[in-house]
Amino acid sequence: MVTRTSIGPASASPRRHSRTHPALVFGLTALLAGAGVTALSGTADAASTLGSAAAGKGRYFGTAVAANHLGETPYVSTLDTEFGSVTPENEMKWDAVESTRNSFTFGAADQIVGHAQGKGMKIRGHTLVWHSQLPGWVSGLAAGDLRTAMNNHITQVMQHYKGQIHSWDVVNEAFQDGSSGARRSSPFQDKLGNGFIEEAFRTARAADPAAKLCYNDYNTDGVNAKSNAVYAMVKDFKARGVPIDCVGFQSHFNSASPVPGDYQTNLQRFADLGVDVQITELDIEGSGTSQATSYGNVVKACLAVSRCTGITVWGVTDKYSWRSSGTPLLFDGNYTKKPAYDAVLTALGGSGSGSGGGTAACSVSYSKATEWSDRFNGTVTVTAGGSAISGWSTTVTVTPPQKISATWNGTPTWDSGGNVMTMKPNGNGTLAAGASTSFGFTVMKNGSGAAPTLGACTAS
Ligand code: 9MR
Repeated sequence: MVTRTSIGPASASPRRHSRTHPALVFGLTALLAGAGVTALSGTADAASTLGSAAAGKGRYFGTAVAANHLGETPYVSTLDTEFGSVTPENEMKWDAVESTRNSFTFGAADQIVGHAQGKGMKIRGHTLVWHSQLPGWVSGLAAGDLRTAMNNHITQVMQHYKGQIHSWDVVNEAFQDGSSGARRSSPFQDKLGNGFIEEAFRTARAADPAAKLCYNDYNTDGVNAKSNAVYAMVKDFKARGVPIDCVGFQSHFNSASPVPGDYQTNLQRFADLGVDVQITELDIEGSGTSQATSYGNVVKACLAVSRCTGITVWGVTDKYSWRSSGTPLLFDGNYTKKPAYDAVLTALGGSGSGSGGGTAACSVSYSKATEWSDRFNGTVTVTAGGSAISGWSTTVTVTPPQKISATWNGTPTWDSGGNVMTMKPNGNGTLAAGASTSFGFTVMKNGSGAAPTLGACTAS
């Protein structure tokens, strides 16, 4: 291990900064507040609910919500107490918002969005382009008209919710099951070809530049032919600059399709491509200890991947699940917490189920700041979990021949290859519970614009 005090293995000599620019601090704070990252709902103690425990780990914990249950008191109180993010289960789908061409009806979706905003919850958008729940008029269009309709649909829906959705499932389930790795037949695929996915993402970026744009699918949770095909697409998109920010792993599990042994490995390999990963529709059929163990394993896998930014379960209560007879959720039909709930809360470091809670924890997130032709600046935000911490450490890995040529607001050390930087605080690393700080660095591209990857945050 080569140790350097303030500067990395520089091959060039850009300017160095000794402290974070105040505007950067303000900007980050405003951004985090605006995105609702730290917003918690409910009145329970910190880290005694799913949402607050996940927030302590720098993640959101959400649920699918159906507008027609928002009048049911225990449904709403469970939602409001436990969850920090919502996904409309059906209300933002094409058939719900544009059943007639260019005539948009947002009533039910707006109801969910309004409720969530009133409670400080984040909102996932689901979904813009999908072969299912697609009105007949769309499938009847010829190619040119279909392209226009697809882009209009994306634009109108995203602009209606502009600035209010943290992540959108832009394209859903576009790949076939099985070993072919092929795209699924759909009106979009059949008439527009493979390029429809890329076009949808480009249109989405233009419509709401602040939203994270996700590709979302099922049976892609482990390493298999289908996830390999999605991986190849994401890699190609990143290489060609097609705007994609995240991949959603639906994670619908049962005894025939259990949590794969390589779940974490699979999440990590996608994260290593430079996208966030999100668990978007989690449910696990079963009961008792075995269901609880599986749920705990999913949460642990997400927490082990620093770019796994959040988990959404596909419903509040078993009684309204799309596969209710499999009792796949965290609350039973009477809104009683199941063993699976306890396992999730414990895995999140929560304090409601005998875990003790309050363990030192932190999380990290990366964003690119200014970019020049030869280099770019990166910012890493370090956020303490539900307890105060006295220090933190994380790694930043760049892709050779990239080099980190300057750092600020932290003390770096380097691996022998010079491309893995371990960053610790300058002096006092104390952070109050939930508080953030940031450090920065300059990456000399040397031909590669690849984003750096972060290791886990270690708190002390
Ligand atoms: O949970 C949704 C259910 O109420 C709908 O009837 C169904 C229609 O296809 O869609 C369900 O949600 C799906 C999601 O939108 C995409 N991934 C699979 C989910 C479960 O089928």
